[in-house]
Amino acid sequence: MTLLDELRGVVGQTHVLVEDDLRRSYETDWTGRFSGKALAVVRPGSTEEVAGVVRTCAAAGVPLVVQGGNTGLVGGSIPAGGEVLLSLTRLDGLGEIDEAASQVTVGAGATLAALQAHARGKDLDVGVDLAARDSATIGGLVATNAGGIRVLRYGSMRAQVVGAEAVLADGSIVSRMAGLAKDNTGYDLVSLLCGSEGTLGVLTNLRLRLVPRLRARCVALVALEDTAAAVHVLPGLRDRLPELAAAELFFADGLALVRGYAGLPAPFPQEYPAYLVLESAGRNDPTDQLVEAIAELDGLLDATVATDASTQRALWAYREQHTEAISAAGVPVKLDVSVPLRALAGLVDRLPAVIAAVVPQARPIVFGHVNEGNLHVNVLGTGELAEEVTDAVLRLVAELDGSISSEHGVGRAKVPWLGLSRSDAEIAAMRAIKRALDPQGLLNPGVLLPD
Ligand code: 2HG
Ligand code: ZN
Repeated sequence: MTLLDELRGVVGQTHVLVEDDLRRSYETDWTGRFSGKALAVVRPGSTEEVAGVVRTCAAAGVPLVVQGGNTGLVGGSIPAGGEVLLSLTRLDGLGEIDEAASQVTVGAGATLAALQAHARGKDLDVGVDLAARDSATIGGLVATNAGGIRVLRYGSMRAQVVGAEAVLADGSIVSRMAGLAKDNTGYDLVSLLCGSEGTLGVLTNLRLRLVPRLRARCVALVALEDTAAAVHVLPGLRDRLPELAAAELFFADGLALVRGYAGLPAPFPQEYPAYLVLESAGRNDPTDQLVEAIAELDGLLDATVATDASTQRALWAYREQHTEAISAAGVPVKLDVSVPLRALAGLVDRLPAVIAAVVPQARPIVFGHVNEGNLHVNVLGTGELAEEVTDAVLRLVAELDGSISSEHGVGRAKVPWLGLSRSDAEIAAMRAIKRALDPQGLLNPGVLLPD
């Protein structure tokens, strides 16, 4: 029996996709920058089927690439060539909400938007939110420890995870799904799997904490002089606004691109250099508090406040449409970095010259999650010099004590630069863990760790 026949025996004939046109949408990432051919796309419908697929591939010595909604931005779920691509989107079950614990069990392939709708039905919500919510899957968000726009309030994905079930490289299933608030029985395997980018196990089910649904919201768009001004106002905003849920930074060039792409009106009669989207959310209307806090901001150039849902969505669109607007303008080099807040303004100031020294006509568009010092450095027009631009930016970030990947992960895109953020001893420890759990190197080879 061939490997494909065996896989058909595990998941059923219709869930092994071998024809080019059926595989295609799985084989290229969202930005169009990464693509590779899979031996087949296999779509298991249960944890047992995932285990069967992993065992079958292990016996044949064929590696696997794990994929959720294919919204990743670092090529981590795209084959290098010849792997079996394990698509988890059929594992989309949404368990009953446990209201006593404010927790839910959810399949790895459920989308964030589906889980949000499910939780909101019980007046609860998911602590993580991001623009790719309609396609991004919970398994992918956990595997990459995704961040998003509410990290300021609720932390990244790891902070939402209270349990996980996963298939390891030998086909065994580990399951810690009780959602215990206290559990000190040794190594935290669940946390280890979180952010491991599919290299240590295949997440199949997750147990997540939920947060209260905060119906009363107020969104503001604030115009400022520059990044330094945005960083300067943060402590006051955090202090005055315990209900602050988001603080997102973008600049005049990004706003112009977004407006052109999405046909949006100007937010203010005149253009300003830098903008912050602020959101406060609570049980009671946070508008007065937010308006008062904004009125006292040092260096405030202009502000507009939205209290109804559609105007709030319109203000958020200026920020959330950045990714799509940039991709519509070309295939960008996407870098996702963080530096200590004290270094953020220096990074933003130095980026244009550092990039121009490599490609004078390149067009950087920068935006991000200011409270975490997390900047999305997107560079259009790098031509053949994508790697050189990446190298220059990531070296600058390392010089500023930053991280080369703040929330998107290392994937395939940043493997050569891992040593800028991790010491030799750390990389050796990570390799030892990888070898112990996946001695054949079957799971996501070429992702995260250098060969
Ligand atoms: C966001 O914050 C995402 O919107 C995507 O992390 C960032 O497109 C990007 O570079
Ligand atoms: Zn982001």
